[in-house]
Amino acid sequence: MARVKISNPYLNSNEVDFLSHFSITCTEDVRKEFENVKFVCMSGSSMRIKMYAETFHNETGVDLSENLCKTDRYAMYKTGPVLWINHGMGTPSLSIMLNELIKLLYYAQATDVIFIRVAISYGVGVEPGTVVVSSGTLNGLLEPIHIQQIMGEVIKLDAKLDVDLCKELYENALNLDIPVGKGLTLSTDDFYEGQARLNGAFCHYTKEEKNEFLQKLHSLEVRNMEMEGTCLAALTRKAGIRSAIVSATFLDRLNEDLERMNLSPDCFHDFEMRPFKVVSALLIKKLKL
Ligand code: R2B
Repeated sequence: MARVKISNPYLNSNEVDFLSHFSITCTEDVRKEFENVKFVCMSGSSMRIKMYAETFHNETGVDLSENLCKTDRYAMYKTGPVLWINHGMGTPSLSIMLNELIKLLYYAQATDVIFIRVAISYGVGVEPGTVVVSSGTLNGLLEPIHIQQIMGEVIKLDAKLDVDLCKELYENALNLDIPVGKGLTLSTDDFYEGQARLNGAFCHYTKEEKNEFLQKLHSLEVRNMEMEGTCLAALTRKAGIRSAIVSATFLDRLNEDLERMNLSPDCFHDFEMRPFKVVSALLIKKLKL
């Protein structure tokens, strides 16, 4: 059985740790509450993660907790061995959430935990609505690396996802009535220029350069882009946690001149439920629900 790993000698001297962005004090009760966690499903938005947790509860009959985060930074729900938590947009927000969640699961002595980002993203050469199971992640420099800036230095961490988990998610998804693809996920620190959009407040390149860049991404086997993948992959690897990313793609950046989404609310909802369906099918199978 694999325990969640942390690597910080200074934590040992803390009597009782306090997870300030969750407002959770890590007393013995934390073990009772979180020791059985086997899956953590995460998404950017607090509304979406609540909807996923409620849908899982309605479909499986497993009890749904109240919101376990006592601050307005994040929202966290529990359905038996599955935690549902949002992480906000981008690496800084995700990284704060992951640091506290990894400590929480470490104190709880949870074992064999799997983290899955149930995500929204933008496609590269896939039909809008396709669910992309990430085979790996690239940062904005097109390297499979998560970059941290620590005390004036650049620290590079391997940002590989769990290959077997990705394969299992992809093969399971093929049995569902949902368009599915796999490929690399570009993870940027900026939504507009970072993802070569033409509709930000600033634009450092021409439309032709944007098109060339998107074609380059496609030839590198990038199939979608978002803003959290490398950080998730790198920090979970450090903690000995297997992780994967399953994303809805809202438009195909190769085919759209418009950089903004133009989906009806029903279509948006259908698309954002698709990665949830892929992930919940795997959870139901693995947990024998
Ligand atoms: C996808 O959507 C958000 C930006 O709109 C960001 O969190 C991401 O990765």
